[in-house]
Amino acid sequence: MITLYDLVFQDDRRPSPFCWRAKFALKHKGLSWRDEPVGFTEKQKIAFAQSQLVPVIHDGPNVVKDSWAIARHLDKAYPDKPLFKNEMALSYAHFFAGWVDTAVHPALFPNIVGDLYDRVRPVDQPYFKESRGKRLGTTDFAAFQAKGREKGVDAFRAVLEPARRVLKEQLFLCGDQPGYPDYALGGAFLWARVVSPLDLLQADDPVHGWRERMLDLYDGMGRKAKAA
Ligand SMILES: N[C@@H](CCC(=O)N[C@@H](CS)C(=O)NCC(=O)O)C(=O)O
Repeated sequence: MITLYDLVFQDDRRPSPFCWRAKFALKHKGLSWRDEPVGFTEKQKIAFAQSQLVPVIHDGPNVVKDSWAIARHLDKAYPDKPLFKNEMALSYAHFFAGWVDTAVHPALFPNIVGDLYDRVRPVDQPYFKESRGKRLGTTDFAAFQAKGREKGVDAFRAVLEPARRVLKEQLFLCGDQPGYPDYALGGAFLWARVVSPLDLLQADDPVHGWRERMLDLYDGMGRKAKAA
């Protein structure tokens, strides 16, 4: 049985966008797993993987850290229902995941950082305050978020334009069926949904309809997750 180490917030919330990628990848392949929650200050649980970050999976003799490495591992270990059917699919997914990491997440973060902080487990809040405070240059996350939202929601929507153009024409970023690029962007939206009530998308945005489809996937895995 695969064990997935997944970041946990208050009330068993699971916000990590990278862990969501791993969960979607496991579902895509029809694999089941055992879930092990890890708080920010429980890194000893993943020390065996020499990692400070989740997701990590333990799969028989294999220990794999990093969401992209996990996706590659799953395709090698379980060739059925491939995540990457050929080199071109692999390259599109790799590029797409990198775009989400470097453009979508940074555009989203200032809009939700206050809500994130409010939902971190109290025991982990000092760690979050210190680590994210250093990154942002302030520990007043509520004020940073309020300022961020002045232009942040429009900026976030603008960043989504390449995905929007694709989703105007097809159901998923990968065509009629979802694939890894859908999971990468879907993870970003779940990150936001689990911690923040902020309305990120307009109802007539093609990305909005796609997000609804993503929430319904795999027996409503995303929709059923505890949201803000
Ligand atoms: N490149 C890594 C990034 C993983 C990552 O940043 N995980 C975050 C949660 S979303 C984490 O574990 N943070 C722990 C911390 O900041 O201490 C991946 O794709 O898995």
